[in-house]
Amino acid sequence: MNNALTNNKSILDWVNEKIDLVKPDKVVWIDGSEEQLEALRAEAVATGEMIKLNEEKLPGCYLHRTAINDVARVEQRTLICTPTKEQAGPTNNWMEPGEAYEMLYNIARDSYKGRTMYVIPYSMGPIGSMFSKAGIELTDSIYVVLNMVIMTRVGKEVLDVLGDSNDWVRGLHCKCDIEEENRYICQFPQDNTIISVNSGYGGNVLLGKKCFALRIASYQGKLEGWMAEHMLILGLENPEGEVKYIAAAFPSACGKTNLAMLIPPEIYRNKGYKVWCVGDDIAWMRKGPDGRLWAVNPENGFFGVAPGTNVKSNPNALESTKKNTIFTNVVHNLDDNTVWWEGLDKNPPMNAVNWKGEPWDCTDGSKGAHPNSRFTSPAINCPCISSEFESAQGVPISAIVFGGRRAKTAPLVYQSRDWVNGVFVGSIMSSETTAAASGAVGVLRRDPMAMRPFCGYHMGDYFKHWIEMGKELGDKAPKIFNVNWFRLDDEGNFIWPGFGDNMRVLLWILDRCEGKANANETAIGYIPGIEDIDVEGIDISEENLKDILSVDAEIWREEAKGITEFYEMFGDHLPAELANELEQLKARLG
Ligand code: GTP
Ligand code: SPV
Ligand code: MN
Repeated sequence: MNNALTNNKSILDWVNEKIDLVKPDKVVWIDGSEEQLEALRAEAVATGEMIKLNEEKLPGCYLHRTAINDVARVEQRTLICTPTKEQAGPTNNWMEPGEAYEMLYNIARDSYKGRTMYVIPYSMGPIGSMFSKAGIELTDSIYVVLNMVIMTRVGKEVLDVLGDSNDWVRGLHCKCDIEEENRYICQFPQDNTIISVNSGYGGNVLLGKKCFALRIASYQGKLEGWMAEHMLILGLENPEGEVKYIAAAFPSACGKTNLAMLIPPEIYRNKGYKVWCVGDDIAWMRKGPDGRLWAVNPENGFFGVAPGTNVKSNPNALESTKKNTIFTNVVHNLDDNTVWWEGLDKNPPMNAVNWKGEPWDCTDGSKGAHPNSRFTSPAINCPCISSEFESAQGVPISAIVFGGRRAKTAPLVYQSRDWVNGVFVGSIMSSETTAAASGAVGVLRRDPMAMRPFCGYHMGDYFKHWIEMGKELGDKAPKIFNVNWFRLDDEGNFIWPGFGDNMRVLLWILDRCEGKANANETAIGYIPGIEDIDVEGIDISEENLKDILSVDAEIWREEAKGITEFYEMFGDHLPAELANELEQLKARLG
């Protein structure tokens, strides 16, 4: 192959094999140079794939609209292709690898005819760091190339560091004709391989993200003794300048980006508290030389939910989108060639195009931006990006926080009794579904550790891996908590103000890690008393606060029945420790 950027035989053989399959007119290796990227941007603008936005107001920014049938991850069409169905487990869709390859190759065959193949060498994590892993994504979409350049570290340097190693993840993406009924997102964990066909959207096609950094990496982590998690990582700095790090797993569109970049309430800012963002979606964590759990963010950018992002809810995210950002499926404001989404401000544009590409009348009651519209922004744009963002060893984690979107049942915050009880708390997470995946929104479902759509192997074995990591870490293990920002009152309003005020809960969490804060023991764990959460300056009644800091035994007895049913699906893969935790919970509830 001429113009290849490497002599690595395993890469050249694989790329050649895929060229024979999909038959591109042209092959372009992405070297990561600004010159090459600028030419691709110009080409995408010329073909209409992207719209160049107002260079003065949004320098380096572009708008892209996906196909109307292709706006979110497709969990029903996401397959874990392990040799046996049992290895994929009961929470994954499965196909036998031989059958899956045949099906996918039949769909992909000749699909690049008349198109260009882009070969993207990328690194998850800083290039060359011990924690980092390399991948090659083949794609026929410039939009994918430009997003991968923001979300990962792309370029020739990745190949130079890889040398002739065979340790890299293979990714083939084919847009084909964006047919819903032929859309498949397939992971082959035993082969380090990902194949994605008939989509052009986010998590389905930016293969470094959910497909590699979670589905493939979770399996690698199981084999190699580390963890790949759907978690944000933040550092909370106190007035003395000490920074403590928290990793938090919330399901898709349940507040990771918002928490990761939170701005402390004024009274805390005045005292000198600060929050630093290390990552907003994925954490790779392993035991460090000091015996603690250390986390890195393998990504290089944010693929954030646009709707609801505004100067009040998340000023840092908004600021991150002001330059070199790709917007997907938001409103195009034709008056000044900028973008808009629901919840940005109270002034929707009058002369505008909606996410479907149609003229949009903001008074007709329809949404202008898709609820799962997104921005792709470089992490370095974020005003509160952590000084440790590029750190090769990552940051030491003091607390792990699980959380879901629950209108009732789960209190604002509680602490698990110990690591194994914390794994139990993570395993019973449930949350209302959101627009991040196709299908109904607002349906309550179990989503253990926010990993249900992202675990590359049997979820019962994944629980076992968590328990084993706890044994490894011993008394240096982070403390485990659960939060819920989404409790509703009888009128359907959020009781807890959320966003920046979530800092008040994080402070209790970190104080608990140091044995400094009070808590009351309940059937489910340790809950702060109303005097233990500082509510100075926020509008919440004592009665409401009491309500969200209490455990209703009747509701939790029902919950325990649901957990029993959920656990049954894991059969003998369910660790005995967790079955025991459930029994103890039932006993405590009476
Ligand atoms: P993914 O990128 O899909 O993994 O999502 P994420 O977990 O990063 O979600 P994100 O932070 O983008 O939050 C998505 C939605 O949750 C938005 O509609 C926010 O307005 C809402 N949200 C975030 N934090 C809070 C909070 O503290 N309270 C309330 N009520 N809503 C919140
Ligand atoms: C999520 O759905 O959890 C996301 C967006 O972070 S996507 O990359 O589409 O998976
Ligand atoms: Mn996510």
